[in-house]
Amino acid sequence: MKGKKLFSVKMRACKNGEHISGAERIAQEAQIPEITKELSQRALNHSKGKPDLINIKIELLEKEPIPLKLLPIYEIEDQENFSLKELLTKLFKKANIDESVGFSVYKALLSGASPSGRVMRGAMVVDTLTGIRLEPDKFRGIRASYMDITEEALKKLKKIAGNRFTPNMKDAVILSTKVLHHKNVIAELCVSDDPDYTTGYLSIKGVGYIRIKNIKPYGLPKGGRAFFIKGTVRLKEFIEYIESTPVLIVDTAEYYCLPLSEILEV
Ligand code: PML
Repeated sequence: MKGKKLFSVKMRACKNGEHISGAERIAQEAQIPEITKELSQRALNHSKGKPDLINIKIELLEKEPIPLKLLPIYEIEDQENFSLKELLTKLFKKANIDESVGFSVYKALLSGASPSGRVMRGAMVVDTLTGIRLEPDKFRGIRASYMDITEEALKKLKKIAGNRFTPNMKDAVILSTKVLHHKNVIAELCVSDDPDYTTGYLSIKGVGYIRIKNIKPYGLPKGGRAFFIKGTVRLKEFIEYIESTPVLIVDTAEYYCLPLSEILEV
């Protein structure tokens, strides 16, 4: 897509003022009609219900997207041998996140991380050493945006993931690749807020995107994301990168299905 004019196409669907779903793409002009159709169908067929407002925004990108390779994806082959607590304890340790910080973030995501107890539209930003939240607006959080994957890379991702591929996973691994590319982000924890989507993940810098099955009880309409930060972060620059800098995934890595012990050795 280099050299061609690119557009961001974003969809956001709400009901009674509550966020139901959102998705976005980076596209050439000729692809816009097809993409708006696809995104509106997605908005109308969401497990969280029928929206009363669908907002589709199309804008010309001012900057060329940063080309990135997708994070390697890991599935824990022997997850049934561990309780969720054991699993998260081991994974937080691997990520150099103190257990007490990791679990308090996990609990906040499960109960609605906004001070109102609602699901946040954006992510929590957590100082990994202190556990202090850094996002200026604790109700909204920081919302990762302006990212997509090329058709060739998506084809490759579908091939390596096989029947484990889901559209939620695709969007999530793209987002996580963008977020972990920032020098101050060491990890990202995600629990879907879709009531019927119980697979979440912890992405760890230098390892990859680790899928975690049954990270929440089925039917729970809560969840969200947390970005774990190390070092002195310039918040303005960080927010500008996460919310406004376009990123395009141009290649994928591998999809590994391994025992936990092997993932922890990566
Ligand atoms: C979401 O639905 O917003 C998050 C999706 C997480 C995907 C986890 C996976 O299947 O790998």
